[in-house]
Amino acid sequence: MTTLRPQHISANEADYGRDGVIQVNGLFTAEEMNTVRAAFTVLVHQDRKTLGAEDDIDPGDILSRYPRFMQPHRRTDLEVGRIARRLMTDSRLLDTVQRLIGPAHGAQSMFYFKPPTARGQAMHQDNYFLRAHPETCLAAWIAVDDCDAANGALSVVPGSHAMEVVCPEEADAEESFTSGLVRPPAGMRARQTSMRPGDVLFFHGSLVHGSLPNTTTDRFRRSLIFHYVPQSSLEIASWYLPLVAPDGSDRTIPVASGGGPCGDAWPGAAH
Ligand SMILES: O=C(O)CCC(=O)C(=O)O
Repeated sequence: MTTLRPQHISANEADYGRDGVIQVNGLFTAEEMNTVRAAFTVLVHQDRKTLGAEDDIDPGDILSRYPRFMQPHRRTDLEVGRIARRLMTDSRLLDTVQRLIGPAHGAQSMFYFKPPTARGQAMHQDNYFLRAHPETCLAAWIAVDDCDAANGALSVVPGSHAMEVVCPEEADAEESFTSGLVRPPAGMRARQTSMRPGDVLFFHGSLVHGSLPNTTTDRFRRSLIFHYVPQSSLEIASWYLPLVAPDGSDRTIPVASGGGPCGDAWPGAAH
């Protein structure tokens, strides 16, 4: 397993076109992230099925106890759902999103617990799953815990967003809980991020990115992730409908063929 040293990711929105990724530190406060962390952690300890994906993971795998939560913003009957929906449409996020891709709708929320020893997610491109068209999606990846190489923070390949979205090859099941792998384009290298609670990484739907396992014994790497698409999008995979408008109301657009939840889990319980 290769471990990368943390490297600078530009915070300058003007660099988004060149790099396809920017890191905005302190967009949310540490107190806000304490609230997010507590609500999701209480729920996963009480009930990991309602929102949890990957329900066929081997019971010996730590991720079976801490599956990622998908689309919590649709469950406003739950505290985590209200939090996710409120933050998805928070003006601090939407202002940056709008400056990067224009007026946008929310398409997805996810919460990763990534407990100690959990596998990461092999390098991939998000729009392979979202199928937003004619433009791509934008991710806002919010650090809920301190994260770095040791607990499996995200790695990104600046500039890789200029390549086409490609079909994944098979990932390494020892390192990745998802099955697809997209290698960085020739000559481009992954950069290791390092983030504090409340920092946000914004990245393009074609950007190659992923994460390695959490190698610590005691540090969760929780993150709250949103995906946005331009309001002018003509279609998107059905998993992402309805979209969420900035005022919190639902919106529907035509369904694209293919796609699905971000990152295919390995088929069956074997992995
Ligand atoms: O947080 C991770 O480890 C991977 C998340 C990711 O790749 C994504 O949000 O698309």
